[in-house]
Amino acid sequence: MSDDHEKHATENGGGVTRRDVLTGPLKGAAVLGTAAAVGGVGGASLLSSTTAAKAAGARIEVKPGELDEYYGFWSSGQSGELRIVGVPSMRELMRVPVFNRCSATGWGETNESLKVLTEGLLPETKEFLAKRGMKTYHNGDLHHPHMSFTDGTYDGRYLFMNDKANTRVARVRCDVMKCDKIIEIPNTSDIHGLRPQKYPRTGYVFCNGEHRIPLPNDGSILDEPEKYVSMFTAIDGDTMEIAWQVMVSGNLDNCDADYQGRYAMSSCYNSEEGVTLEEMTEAEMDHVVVFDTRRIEQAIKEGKYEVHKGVKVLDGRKSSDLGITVYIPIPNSPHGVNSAPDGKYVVVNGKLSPTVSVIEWAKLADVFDGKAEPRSAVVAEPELGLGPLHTAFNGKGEAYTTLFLDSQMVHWDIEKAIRAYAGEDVDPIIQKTDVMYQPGHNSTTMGETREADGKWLISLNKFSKDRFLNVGPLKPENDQLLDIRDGNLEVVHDGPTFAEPHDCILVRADIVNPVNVWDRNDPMWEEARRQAEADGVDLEEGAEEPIRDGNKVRVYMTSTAPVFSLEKFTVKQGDEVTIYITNLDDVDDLTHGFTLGNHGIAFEIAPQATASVTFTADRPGVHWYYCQWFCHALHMEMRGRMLVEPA
Ligand code: RUQ
Ligand code: CUA
Repeated sequence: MSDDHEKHATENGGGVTRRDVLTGPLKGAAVLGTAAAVGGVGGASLLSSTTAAKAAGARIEVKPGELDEYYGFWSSGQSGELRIVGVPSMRELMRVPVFNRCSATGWGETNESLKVLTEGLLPETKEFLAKRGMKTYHNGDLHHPHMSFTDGTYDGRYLFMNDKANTRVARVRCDVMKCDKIIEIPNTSDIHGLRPQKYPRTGYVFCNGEHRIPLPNDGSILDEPEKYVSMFTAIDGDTMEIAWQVMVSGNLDNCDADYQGRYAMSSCYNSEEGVTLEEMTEAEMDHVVVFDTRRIEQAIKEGKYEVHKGVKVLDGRKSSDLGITVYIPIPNSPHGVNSAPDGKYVVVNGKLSPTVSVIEWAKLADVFDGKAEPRSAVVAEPELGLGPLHTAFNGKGEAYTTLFLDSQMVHWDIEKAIRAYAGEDVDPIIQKTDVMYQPGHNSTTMGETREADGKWLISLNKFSKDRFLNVGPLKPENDQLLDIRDGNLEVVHDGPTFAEPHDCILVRADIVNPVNVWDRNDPMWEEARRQAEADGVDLEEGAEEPIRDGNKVRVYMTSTAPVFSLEKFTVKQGDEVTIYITNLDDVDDLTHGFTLGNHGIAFEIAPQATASVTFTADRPGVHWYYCQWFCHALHMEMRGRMLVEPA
C-alpha cells in the first residue's frame, strides 16, 4: 500500500456538497440522521482519483470459456432466492430457489421441494396457511447468505440464509446447490442478521429477530410496546434444530461471531424500544449486545431458562442477572457488524453516526466479569463519512466501509484508527472512491474468514439511476466490482441486478466442489424411494402401468434423452395422481424436465435425480406432458399423453 497523496482523498472540499446531489432517496433520513451525523463530516469528500495507477496496470479479463477464481453467493432480497455469481467476471451462474417459487425447477411444486418448504413450519403457521389454501409461504426476503466454517474459514459444506419476511432460516447444500432445510423460528419476528459460528466450526448459526413482539404473541398483549422483546437465536447448523434463544433489550439488526468460538455480537438500532421512526431514532447512543456462548451453555446446564414453543429461552435483557450478555453503547443506530480476519477486532458501523466503532474481542472478558466498563472494549471510533453500513477486510489490517449517504467506499487502516483514538495525530483514511449509487453491503474475497486475500471488493449498491438503459420506473440495483489488488480502489464493473441483493460472500473456487450428477441414494427423494419400494417398483426402471391404490394413482417413469419411458398413461377423473420421474441419463448437464400442460406443473430432473409431483386429475381429456429442458435434437419429440377418463 502506498502513501501516495494523489490517492489520499480525505481533504474536505467545502462548498456544494455531493450529498445534496446524491441522497435524493434518503434525504429524509439524512435530515433525520441527527445534527451530529450530518455535522460530523465538515464538507463533502472529494472524488478520488483512482484510475491513473490502474490504467497503467494489467486489467483483468475472464475470457469466454475461462473459469472464475471465486464463487460469489448472492442474496436476492425480496426475490427470495440465492444466486451464484462468478467473480471477477460477474457472470450470473445459477439461481437457487429457496423461499420463492421457481417456474423452471419446480421449486414449490414438486413433492421433494414442498417437503423442505413445509416440514419446518410451526403448526400454527401450517394451519394459518391452509386456511388461505396454501401449503407454504410463497415469498421470502433473503438478506444474508453465509457459508459454514471450519477453523475460521469456509468449508464448502453449507450455506445458511435468513428470511426476514416470514421469520425463517434456510440451508443450502453446497454439493448439489439445493436447499435441503428451512425452519421457522418461533418466539420472534422477522429474522434479519445471520452469521455462522466461525470457530472451531459451524456449529451454531446465529440469527436475529429484528422486530420486537410480545412473548407469547397471541393477542394477550397488543399496543404495549414496552412488553415486546427481540430474540437472538442459535441454530445447530448440522441438525437445523434450535439450540437456544436469548431475549434481549432493544432490537437486533446484524450480527457476527468471533474467531475464538466464544462470542457473538448483534447491533441494535432501537435501544429506545420505540415503534415509530421518531421514537426509534431518538437516542444518540444505541448499542451492540454481546453474547457469551459459554455462559449461555452453562446457564442452560443449570436450568436457568424458560421453554417457549419447545425452545429454551434465556433472559439476556439488561435487567437480567444471568450475566450472559453485555451491552456496549454505540452511536447512532448502528447497522453492520463485521469481524476482522485478524481475529482481534470487530467493526460496528454507525449508520446515522459517521463513525464506525472498533471493538477488541479480548477486552470483553473483563466487561463480562464486571471488571471494566462496556465502552472500554471500544478501541477506535474513526469518523469515516456519512452513512457507514457495512465493512469488509483485505486481510492486511485494512478495511473498506460503505458510506450510504456519501455514496462512497472508504478504505481505512485499523491500527491507525486505534492509534488515532489513543490520541496520536494519524489519519486512518487511505482513500475514498465513488460507487454508483448508495452502497449497502460490501464484500471482499474471503473477507469474512481468516483467509481474507484482499483481491476483489464488491459494492452492492441500492440504486442504479442513470447507469443503465431505462427500463421504466422500477430500476435494477447495481452491484459493482472493485479491483483492490494493488491497494488502490477502482470500480471495474457495473452489474445490474434484480431485487435486491443485500449481501454476498466471495469464496475461493477450490473450496466449493459441487457434483455434476446426483447420487442415486440422495436423501432428497428418500420418500419416493420408500414409496417405490412399497409398490414393488424400481425407480430406475419405472412401471409400465400406473399403480392404483383406491383413488390414489402412482405413475413411475424414467427419462432418457429423448424419451420418457411412458408414451402415455391413463387415470380417472378425480384420481390423486403422483408422478415420479427418474432421469437415467448420467451425462453432465443432461437435465430433463417434466411439464404437464394446463396443470400448472413443471419441474427439473437433473442427471440421476428423481423428482415427483402430486395433483388431482380433474380435467377429463388428453393432456400432453413434455420435457422443457432442451436436452437433445429430438427434444421437441420428448413428450407423452395423460389420458383422463371422465368420472
Ligand atoms: S442489511 S444494507 Cu438486511 Cu444486511 Cu445492511
Ligand atoms: Cu429431455 Cu428435453
